[in-house]
Amino acid sequence: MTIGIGGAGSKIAAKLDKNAVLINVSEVEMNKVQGGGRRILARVTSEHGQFKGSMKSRQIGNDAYLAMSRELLEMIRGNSVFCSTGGGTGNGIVSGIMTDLSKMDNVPIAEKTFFGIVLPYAKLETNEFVTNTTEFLTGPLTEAIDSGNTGNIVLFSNKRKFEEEIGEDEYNTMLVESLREFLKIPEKNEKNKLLDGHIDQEDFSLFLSKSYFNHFTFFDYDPKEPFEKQLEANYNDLLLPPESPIEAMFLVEVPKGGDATAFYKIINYFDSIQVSPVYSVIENPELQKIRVTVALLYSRKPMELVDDFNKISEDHVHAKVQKSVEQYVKLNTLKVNLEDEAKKVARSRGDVDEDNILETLRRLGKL
Ligand SMILES: Nc1nc2c(ncn2[C@@H]2O[C@H](COP(=O)(O)OP(=O)(O)OP(=O)(O)O)[C@@H](O)[C@H]2O)c(=O)[nH]1
Ligand SMILES: [Mg+2]
Repeated sequence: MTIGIGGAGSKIAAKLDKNAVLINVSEVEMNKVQGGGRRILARVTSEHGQFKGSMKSRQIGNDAYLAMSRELLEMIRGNSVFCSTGGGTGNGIVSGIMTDLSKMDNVPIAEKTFFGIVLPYAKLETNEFVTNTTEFLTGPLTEAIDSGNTGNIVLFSNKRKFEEEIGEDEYNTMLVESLREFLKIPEKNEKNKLLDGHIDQEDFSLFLSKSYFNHFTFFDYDPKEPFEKQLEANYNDLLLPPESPIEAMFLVEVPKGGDATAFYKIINYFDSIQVSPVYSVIENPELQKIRVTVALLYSRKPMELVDDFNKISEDHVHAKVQKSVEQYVKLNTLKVNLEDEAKKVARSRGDVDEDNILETLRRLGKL
């Protein structure tokens, strides 16, 4: 099941799945969404919420969540949730979900939730959208990932929408088509002639159930050129750029009579970065060139996430994001035992005289 929360989340979920459940605090906004299935109007105590949405207030979104948390936590089990981080409804409700997920004991693989999250384009969108996003990324999202209780999280970006001036509906179609391409991997394995490896529905579900960011992309692959270069040149520009992967999956589609061993080069690339990917190679008679679909699972610390979100050099954007970080984010102080750390450093440098180093640090007032 697909669940869309708030304006962006509902529109995208309805495009992906005609039976999607759509949730909003604003009846007016909800009625504007085409397609989708069941609609749930979330209750808010403030009067104008029903007409105007949460008006970018995460608090109102969060209040709406509290009134329906039990039903929602049940509904999202083993399903997909879509929202944006800019407004108040999607952000507030999904913040509530993630905070509750973080507190749970281990969520079983089959019950993990996949999250598709749309980030604003900081350069051209309003301050509230940026602030809401920073709070979401550094707070509930980070906690939920740390708990290991979410499935994959895909971070969609509105950067291209604004830079290329693409209409909202068209852009949503692009996001959904791109995601569909990745989600088709198990079905393609089932329907086409298998040449090597194998990815069945269970392998795919297991991959989706891991608590990491997922960056997926696809491109025509030339086995004569280094894979790494081609991968980097073809990162999915509808998503936030990925970091070095911890796990990976790839599907190679080979034209009829094409070189089915080309995938070894891809395996070797992943081996060189200590990743053992899940993979499969199939024959696709409709293709002229070898095509690769790759998904990279990676992890980010809160501040790095904000930094990814802010990968635009303009000073005023930087100032905007920095300001919202300073205002709203309380960074935990690192609880490091300096004495233990000093000993570790001494040992790693091969300094036999640990005590001497500790003595010096004590004298300098560092311990
Ligand atoms: N790609 C895309 N982005 C959207 C769409 N609608 C809104 N956004 C973006 O999402 C953010 C605003 O969030 P919404 O989803 O409209 O807000 P909401 O969750 O309904 O919350 P409130 O309206 O504040 O109650 C901004 O960054 C918008 O650019 C959409 O249909 N597609
Ligand atoms: Mg809204």
